[in-house]
Amino acid sequence: MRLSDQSVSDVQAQLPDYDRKTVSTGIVHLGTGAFHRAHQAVYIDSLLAGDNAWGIVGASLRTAHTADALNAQDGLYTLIIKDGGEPTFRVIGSISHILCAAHNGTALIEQMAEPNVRIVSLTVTEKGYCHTPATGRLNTEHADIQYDLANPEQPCSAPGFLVAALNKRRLNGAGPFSVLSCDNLPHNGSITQQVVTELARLQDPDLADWITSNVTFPSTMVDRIVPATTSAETALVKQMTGADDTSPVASEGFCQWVIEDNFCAGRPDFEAVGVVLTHDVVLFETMKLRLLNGSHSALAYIGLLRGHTTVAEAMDDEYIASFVKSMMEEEVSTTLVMPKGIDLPLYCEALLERFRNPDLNHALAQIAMDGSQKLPQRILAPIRELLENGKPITKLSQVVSAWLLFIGSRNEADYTFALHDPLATELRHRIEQLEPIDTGSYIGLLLYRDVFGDTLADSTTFRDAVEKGCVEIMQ
Ligand code: CS2
Repeated sequence: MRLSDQSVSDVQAQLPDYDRKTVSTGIVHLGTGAFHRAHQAVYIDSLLAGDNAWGIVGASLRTAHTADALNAQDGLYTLIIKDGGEPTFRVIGSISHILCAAHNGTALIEQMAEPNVRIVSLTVTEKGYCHTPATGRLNTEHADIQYDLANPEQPCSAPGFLVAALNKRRLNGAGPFSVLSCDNLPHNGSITQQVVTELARLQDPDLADWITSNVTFPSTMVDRIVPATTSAETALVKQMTGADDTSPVASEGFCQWVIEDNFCAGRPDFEAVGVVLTHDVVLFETMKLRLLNGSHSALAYIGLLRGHTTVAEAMDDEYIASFVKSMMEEEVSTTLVMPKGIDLPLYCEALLERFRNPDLNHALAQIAMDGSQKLPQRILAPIRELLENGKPITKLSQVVSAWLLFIGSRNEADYTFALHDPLATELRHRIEQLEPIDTGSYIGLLLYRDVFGDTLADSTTFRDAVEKGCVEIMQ
């Protein structure tokens, strides 16, 4: 029995408690990967029982894989919650269908330009914004941006689709939509606004001015650990719910969403389903990016170098667990102003507990991807602040050491670890030009200013700390 509208009432799981046929589309979401489906789509699923105007049409920007799989199930899929005890199963119904932008970009732009669409949200990962990590500005040399400038009505990047759809709405008089970035970037709303208006300005200055005056880009903090789904989880769904679902998602129970209350075209009653609306979202973002995601990157690079595969396994390694704890307590914490109501030691303790979740199977290699796009906000920004204040940077710098060793380490035949990073070619090219230091790391990479920025590239204190970190890891 394949999961679908027709079969859903027979499925042994918590089911949508609203009539899907009455739901209209209020949101278009770019990037319907596992994270979106275990996070935002779940909040919206809870919300639809009270207000059916906020259904989601999803879009995959690159491949048709998710679109094909979910459309064959009328957009339905199962969420498995794994939190220590017996897993629970819930069918999520908030996504009506998924468009594949690579196959039919025009349909996506038309959908985004529908007047009833009031929010366009995004989870396209850090690299999807086509910005330069060290500056937050649009990378106009980026191949996708070059393509979009040559083909503004048939774009391929997320900023390109946003600009094309906003242009259509301006010309049709449909008014603006709010652009809601849900990726792990600091000031994610401002970065999105920056890349969208920069791209629009290169195409048509009047459009850029219209966007500036009409469109809002609320920043958000999103949090839920959602590893890639395994085949064992897909089999478990069939066994426990009775339905064949080719696209379930599995996550921890914890879920948090904090949004800056700045919507230009209305919004649902997010508070009713547990979302926090605030004007201080930056405090939440910084706290989460540096404590959770920064620790994740530490676990990933140090863990992989020490032969571990998953986050829980790395946390079982005494050296790593105590490293992460002291990195949080001694260095990261001193850079933070905590949001009201959140207790720093309790937050850190809860994070360590979440990392230890034995059921999650969170691959370190998944977190290790795209380091050049992740380290600037997770690790380099706090290092810069600590340096300015003359405070210790030992632990955070050691994460940079681990990253350098991760990307540069070779066995006889080839590099030890596969490198998935939009800057992989450039990183490896630079490595080929450099001599490794004694520990085998290519410390000269610290001069890569698009990643490290000028302050760190020019800091001998930072360089020394990274060198010492390499020695410490290689011991
Ligand atoms: C992780 C995040 O893959 C990664 O880089 O750090 O996906 C992390 O699991 C989420 O941000 C948790 O909210």
